[in-house]
Amino acid sequence: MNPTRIRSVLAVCAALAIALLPLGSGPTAQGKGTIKIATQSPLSGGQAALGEGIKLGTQLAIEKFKGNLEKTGFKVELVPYDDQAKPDVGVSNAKNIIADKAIMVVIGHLNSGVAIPSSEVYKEDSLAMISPANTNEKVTDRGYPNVNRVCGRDDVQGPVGAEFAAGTLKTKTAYVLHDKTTYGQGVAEAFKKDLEKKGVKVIGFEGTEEKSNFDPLITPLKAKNPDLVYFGGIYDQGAPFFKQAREKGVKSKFLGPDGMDSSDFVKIGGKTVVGTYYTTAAAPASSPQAKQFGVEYKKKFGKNPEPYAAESYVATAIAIKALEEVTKGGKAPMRAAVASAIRKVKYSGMTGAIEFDDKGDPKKASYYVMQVSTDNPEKWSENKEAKRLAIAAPAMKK
Ligand code: ABU
Repeated sequence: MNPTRIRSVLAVCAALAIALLPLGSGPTAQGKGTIKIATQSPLSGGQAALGEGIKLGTQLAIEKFKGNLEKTGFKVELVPYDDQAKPDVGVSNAKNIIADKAIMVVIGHLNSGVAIPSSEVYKEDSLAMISPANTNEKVTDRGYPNVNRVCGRDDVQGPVGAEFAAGTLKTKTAYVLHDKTTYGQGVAEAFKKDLEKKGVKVIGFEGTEEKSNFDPLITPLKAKNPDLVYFGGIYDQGAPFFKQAREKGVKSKFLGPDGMDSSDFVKIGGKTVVGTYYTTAAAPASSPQAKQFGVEYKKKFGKNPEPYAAESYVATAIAIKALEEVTKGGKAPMRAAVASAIRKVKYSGMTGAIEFDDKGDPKKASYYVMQVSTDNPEKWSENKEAKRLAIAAPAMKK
């Protein structure tokens, strides 16, 4: 080959090599660079207690498990985003997240109504999301290869609550409220449907976006004197509702889903909400590993982990295992490869064994029925466990 021909072949090869490099400032094989792990959760507003736990649980796991990636030459960095529990903010953050080519996985969200539209954006570039806390079934029922969760689902959580209400509490009449969100309304409907199947009379079913004055809801509810009141939503709305209901003389038992599972529930509701039952898909801090996590978390951040902080730690550990797999030999990670490796991880740790099914649900998830035992927020992890169940994820809906 003559020198001119050799030079043009080399020029074509160089152009091809540049074209095949990942875009932007993402990790590269030569420079290794930085692998970023993003969180999306509410870091401001009324649900920030749970949202901050997602960020801090992720931070702790990155610090604990980044060693092997760093030995390979990559830096690992946390980039927290505040979705404010608002779908439009989550989507706008998601657009910035996919534009940052160094971000290889998102740990989040707290709110299913934010996770669902945000993950439509992640999907555009095969960016993996592992949710520690989203329980609405649509999160995984879309069958996206990049979307996973490490917790249970509301089409199981609702019936777990219904079984407890009908079987253990011997409820004959129930009044069901919800916050009109994808999550709150979804779990309330799943609860109501199963409750009615069990022969319990649902004498009220209503949605509300009210956050402070619940008088107009409480007056008709009190007149009906139900055995049980259920609130499908999050603690920042559920706790003031239950508090006002008790103060106005409602005698019914109170039950809610995992949105009530936060120490802020008693910070807001005080003594009036002691005795409230709630179902949750967040592992209570009773196992030795969870207790150890609590000790490490408190040492680092000066506070107890909120529910779903442990699940965020587990989700991050799974992400890092997948990142180790795809960067073997110092290879630069690509988003689609990371997403596919995450789906194959078999994890065993603090919240039990996790293996994803074909739609990104854990093949088996744990559900708990808890009862608030004290008005001391510091002692939220000491709430009484009334029931624990391990239940297989429902199959993909056709
Ligand atoms: N599962 C608790 C957080 C609420 C949600 O999934 O939207």
